[in-house]
Amino acid sequence: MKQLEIIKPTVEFRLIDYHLTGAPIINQTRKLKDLSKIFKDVKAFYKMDSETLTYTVQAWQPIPEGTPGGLFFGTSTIMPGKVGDEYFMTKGHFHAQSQSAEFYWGVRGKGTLILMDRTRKTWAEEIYPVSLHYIGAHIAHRLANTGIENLIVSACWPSDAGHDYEEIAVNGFSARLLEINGNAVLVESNDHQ
Ligand code: M6P
Ligand code: ZN
Repeated sequence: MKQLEIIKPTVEFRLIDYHLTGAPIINQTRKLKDLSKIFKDVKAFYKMDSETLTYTVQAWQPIPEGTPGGLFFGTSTIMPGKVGDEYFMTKGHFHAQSQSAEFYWGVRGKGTLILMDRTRKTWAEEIYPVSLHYIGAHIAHRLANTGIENLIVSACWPSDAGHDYEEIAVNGFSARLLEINGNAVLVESNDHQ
């Protein structure tokens, strides 16, 4: 019987600290200074240290970005915190190839996935360890940490999906996630327009 090789994978998702290890991994950091204009309370924003780390992203892109048919894997870690009464959150994006879907799943911590369609209807899903989220075609997505520890969320998306940040940078989402009387509340808001 001819024995064939069983090789070790080149990348691991370490279950002790939820870090991707191996090569090649892309590491991004987003500080408050990279997130100007996304929070409602501009006064509170400018009172805070602009070097405050807000979230990090690790991504494994085994093939070049834009390749049709492939998949990317990533993990976002959003720190606990607020700007005024609005929770720390990711920039959020539509996909450049807008029909591309994506999976998110909760790994650690507590948060909210904020979703908005092209008619600007916004809704949200609770995120917690083991929660699974299908983000369908033409849906913008943003993560907010509503807890007191890091929120860690993994993701899998098509290698040709791309990111369209422009629409959100200009018009925002039509709702904001605010802490009201100690609870996370999704509040309608079109203050970008
Ligand atoms: C997930 C994926 C990535 C995305 C990251 C951060 O890991 O959706 O594609 O880049 O979250 O979100 P954003 O790009 O909106 O800052
Ligand atoms: Zn995406």
